[in-house]
Amino acid sequence: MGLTLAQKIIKSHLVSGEMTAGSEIGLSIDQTLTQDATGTMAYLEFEAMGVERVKTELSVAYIDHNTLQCGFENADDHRYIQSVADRYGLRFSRAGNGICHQVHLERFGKPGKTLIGSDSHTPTGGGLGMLAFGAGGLDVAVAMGGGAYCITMPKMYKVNLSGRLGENVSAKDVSLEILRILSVKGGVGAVIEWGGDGIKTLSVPERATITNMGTELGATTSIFPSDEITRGFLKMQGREDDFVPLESDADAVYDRIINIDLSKITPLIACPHSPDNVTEVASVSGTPVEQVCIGSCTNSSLADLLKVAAILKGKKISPSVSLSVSAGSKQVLAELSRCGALNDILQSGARLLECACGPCIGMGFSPPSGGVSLRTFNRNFYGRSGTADAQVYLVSPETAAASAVAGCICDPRALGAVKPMPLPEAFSIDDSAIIMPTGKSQILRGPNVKPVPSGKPLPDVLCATVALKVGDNITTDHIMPAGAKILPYRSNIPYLSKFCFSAVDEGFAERAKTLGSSVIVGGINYGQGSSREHAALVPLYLGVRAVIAKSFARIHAANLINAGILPLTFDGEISQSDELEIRGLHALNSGEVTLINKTAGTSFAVKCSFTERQQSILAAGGLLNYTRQLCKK
Ligand code: MIC
Ligand code: SF4
Repeated sequence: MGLTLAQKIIKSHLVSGEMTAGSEIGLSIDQTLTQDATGTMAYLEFEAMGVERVKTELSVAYIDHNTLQCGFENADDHRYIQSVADRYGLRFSRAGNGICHQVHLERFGKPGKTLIGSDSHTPTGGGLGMLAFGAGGLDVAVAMGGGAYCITMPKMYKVNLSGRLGENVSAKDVSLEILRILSVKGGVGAVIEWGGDGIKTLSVPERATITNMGTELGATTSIFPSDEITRGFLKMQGREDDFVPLESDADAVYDRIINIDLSKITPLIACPHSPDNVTEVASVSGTPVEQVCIGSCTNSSLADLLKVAAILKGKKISPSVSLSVSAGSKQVLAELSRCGALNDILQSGARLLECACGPCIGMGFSPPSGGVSLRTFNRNFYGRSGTADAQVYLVSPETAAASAVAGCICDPRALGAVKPMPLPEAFSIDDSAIIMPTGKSQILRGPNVKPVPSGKPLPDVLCATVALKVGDNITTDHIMPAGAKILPYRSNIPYLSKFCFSAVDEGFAERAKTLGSSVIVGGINYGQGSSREHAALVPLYLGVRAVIAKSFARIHAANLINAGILPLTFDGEISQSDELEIRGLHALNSGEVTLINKTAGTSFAVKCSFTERQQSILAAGGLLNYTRQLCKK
C-alpha cells in the first residue's frame, strides 16, 4: 500500500511508535520556531532543562507579537530572548523583520523537513511541503534539546482541488470554504493533504494561506506537495538548492476525500464570532464597516498586498473606514516600496502598521465600540480584537480592500478585472535583521520574569470543587486572553492569573485561588485556537488539577498534560460548585476513573486515554518534573 505525503515524512522522522492512526508516535524535529509571546516561557523551560546548545538543524526565535512597548516588559522579554538565542545557538529575527510564519516560509522552510513552533499557525510551512506542527512551548523546548515530538498518529484526509479560482476570488476563500464544509472541529486528529490538478494554479504563498488556516479546522497539520511551483518560490528566494520534489504515492489510502472545484468558489466571509460561521459575501453585502485590517500570517504576502494596492490605486477609502495594512515581512514591505505599490496603498488613506501580528492579537488597532471590523486574519473569536462588543468578520484581501473603499461589505467580483503589478523575478534578499548566534551572551532577565509554576504529582484520589463550568468551543482566548494590556505579562504567571477566564467569568481567578484545588468542566472542543501553554500554566498556578470536558483540542490537551493537569472526557452531568472526588488516578492505564459527585450524590466513569508516556508525565506532575526525573536516572 502506498503512502500519503505526510506518512512519508513521518516515516523518515519516526523515532518511536507505530504508524497506526490513534497510537502515539515520536518524531525527530529538524527545525523549531518560537515567537515572543510564547517564546519567553519556552526559553525559561529550555534553560531549566540544562542543555548546552540547541540540537536541531535550525532554530529561530522571532519577535513579532509583543511589539508595542508601553513599558519595560516587552522590551525586557525581547532582550531576554535575544540573549538566549545568542547563548544557545538560535537565529534571532528582530522586531520589525516580520511575522514568524511569513519570514520562516521565505527564508528557512524546506520541503520534507519537520518543524514545530510555539504558535498554532506553524502549519503555514505545509505550503512548502514541510510537516509543520503548532505545539506548546515546553514541547518546543524539548525538541530544541534534541527530544522527540510526540503526537497521536493522525488520520489522513485529502482535499482534491480542480479548476481555477474566478476573478477576485482567492486562496482565503478556499480556506473559508473548507471551514464551511468541516467546521472548527472537523479536522481534529487528521492531517489534511491538498492535491488534485487545481493546486497547480496556486502559488506557495496561496498554499500557505490555506495550510495556515487548517489550524482553524483543528487539524494536526496541513500540507501541499512540493512541485515545480515550490521550486519556483524557493528560486525567487535564492534557495533553489533547498528544493526536493515530494508527493504522495498514487495508491495512498485516505480516511476521507473531499473534492472542491475552485471555479465554483465565491467570495466568502466568516461572521462573528467563529471562523466557521461562513457565508457568501454577497449575502451580507451592504453592511456598513468601520474598520478594515489587512495583514497577519494568513494574508500578508507580496502577491496579496499587490492585489490590495491594485484595488486601492487611484481611489480613497471611505471616510467612515479606518484601514490598516501590515506587510508580513520586511521583504514584502521592501518590494512593495521598490515597485511603488506602497504609494498606491498610502495614497488611498490606509494606515501603515509595522510588519508584525498587530491587530490580529489585539496589539493595538482595536475597533470602536460595537464596530464592524473586516479582517484578512484567521480568527474572529469573541473579544480577541480588544473590543468586547466588536463584530469581527474574516475575509480575503480582495474583499477587504473593496469594502474599505465602499464603506460597506462589498463583493470584490463587482470590481471586474484587477491588474496587480507583476511579482519580481527574484526577491532582493536582505537577512540583516536575522542575527546569527555567537555563543557569548550572558542571559539578561528583567524583573517581569517570574518562576514557571510547577505541577504536583498526581494523588490516587483527587478531591476538588468545580470552579467553573463552560460550554462548547471554548478557545484559549477565553481561557487566557491576549491583547496589548495582558500580553506583556506572558513571563509573569502570577500577574497573568488575574485575567484567567476574565471574559467568561470575572470571579473565576479569585474563586479558584480560594478553593486551592479545583476542576473546570467544559464542553466539546475545549481549548481550540492558540498554542499558548499559558492557558494551562495559569490554571495550574490557580490550583486547577483537572479539566473534564466532552472533547479537547489537540495542542491544548497536550499542554494540560505537560502542565500536570488531567484532561478527562465525560458524558454526565456536573454543575458549577459541585464537590467531586476522582478515584483511581494511580491506575490511569485502565482507561477510566471513577468520578463521585458528592454534591449531586451520583457516581460515574470518566474516560481517560493516556499513553504510557503521558501517564508518567501526569504521575510526575508535568513534563518538566518528568524530564528532571529522567535526567536523574
Ligand atoms: C494567536 O494567533 O492566537 C497567537 C497569539 O499567535 C497564538 C500564540 C500565543 O498565544 O502567543 C497561537 O496561535 O498559538
Ligand atoms: Fe500573529 Fe495573528 Fe498569525 Fe497568531 S494568527 S501568529 S497573532 S498574525
